[in-house]
Amino acid sequence: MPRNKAPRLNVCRNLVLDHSFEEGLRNWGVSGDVTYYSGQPFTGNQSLHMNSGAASLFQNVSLAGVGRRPLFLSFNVRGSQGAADLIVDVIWLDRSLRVLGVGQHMYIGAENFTGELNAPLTFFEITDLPPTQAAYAKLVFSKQEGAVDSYIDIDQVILAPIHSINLVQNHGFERGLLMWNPTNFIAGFSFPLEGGGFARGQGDGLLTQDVYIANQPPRSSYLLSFALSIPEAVAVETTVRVQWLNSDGTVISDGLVFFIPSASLLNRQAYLTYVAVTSPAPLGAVRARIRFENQGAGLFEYRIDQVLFARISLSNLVQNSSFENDLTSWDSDGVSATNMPTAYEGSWVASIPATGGSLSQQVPLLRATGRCYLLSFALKATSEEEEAADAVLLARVIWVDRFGRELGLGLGFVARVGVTESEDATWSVFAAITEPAPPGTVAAKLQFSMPESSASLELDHVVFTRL
Ligand SMILES: [Ca+2]
Ligand SMILES: [Ca+2]
Repeated sequence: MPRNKAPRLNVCRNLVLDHSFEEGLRNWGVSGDVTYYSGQPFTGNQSLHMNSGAASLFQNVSLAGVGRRPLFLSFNVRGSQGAADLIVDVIWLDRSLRVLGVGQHMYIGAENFTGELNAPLTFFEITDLPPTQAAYAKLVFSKQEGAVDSYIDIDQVILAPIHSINLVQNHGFERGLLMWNPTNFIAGFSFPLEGGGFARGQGDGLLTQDVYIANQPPRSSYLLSFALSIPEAVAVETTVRVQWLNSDGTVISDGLVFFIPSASLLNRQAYLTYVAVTSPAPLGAVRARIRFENQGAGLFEYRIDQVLFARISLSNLVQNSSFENDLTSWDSDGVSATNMPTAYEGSWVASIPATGGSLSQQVPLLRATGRCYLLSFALKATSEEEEAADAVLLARVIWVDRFGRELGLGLGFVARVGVTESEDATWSVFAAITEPAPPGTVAAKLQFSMPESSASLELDHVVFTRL
């Protein structure tokens, strides 16, 4: 007689082994000019360091328990000037490691590596659906030979199941502006984040696409990601909006309003990436309109690339996630909310002074057992001291039971940010996936702490959701 079993949940964790290169490459295949150690890790104490010669790095990631779900892909890249092109592939393999097909193919041109030491790039992408017989996803990073002494560092690699493929059409502008509705935007090919094309704005502009969602379960939430760059020293305000449309094409309501203030992207050559989450779509929503509105003084160049919109399980669970309402909903020690035109999102950030401090929020979770969560946030470090050491933020997710007792650690990592003088400082974007929550979990405590250092830290836009 078969016994009644609890329903088996699909695997949800980060499928990449040693995703932060702390274990000495035991789980990675490498060839060419690779050093395992790096002096400037993004998370933890190590990153993978590709020297100037050609090199590749790969891992066959097991898809056991994943089923036919696409994968959310993220990684961080820090390249020196003169570093070479990077190609990132996800290849589906069967049980005998035979190639079944291509799940994702990213070309990251060398011009993205602007040499700004404080501007590491965090990439986000989504694969297609794995074929039925897929047993492994082969993740490959391959680098061409670069200039003498150039390098590319890779760290914090994520491959984790997500509910849908990317629903945006022509999401990387590889077919110019086809499928998009541009006002003052043209197709650009001179400095894309990924691939060969991007959307190039010339002064104040508007770029929209209506994404079909009527075939998705009603009341779903969606993850929105995009990359922006303003290569000139011009203050430009951006509002990114997701609007829900009914079958007549009438706007029902806003699902997301993401405001990037005027000086946020100033003094940064490289693209900056964003991850945000909509509220649940209202009943009757047939399409989601993604809208990029930008506004500045005079004529300026403006770049958009790599737009993702995919269904996920929940909206953002963090209250006052962008510190626009002071430190409401947060427990803090030594931390203050600061108004600044260089915020990552909105007008306010949480500031941790060089003397250190802590910030935490307990987030209630429903039916959490066996589920994994995505944590992401943006950090910036500034110091008036010359040659200040990296600033360090300890990020933790702790599971909590119904008595308010801590059950254990769901996620813990060290986020490192390069320190520069305040006018050169820019944002770094961190993302990580928790372990599955243990039985009895009713809440997660998000906890950030910074030990005393020579730099102060700014934290903004904390996302905690389920992919
Ligand atoms: Ca592109
Ligand atoms: Ca904010």
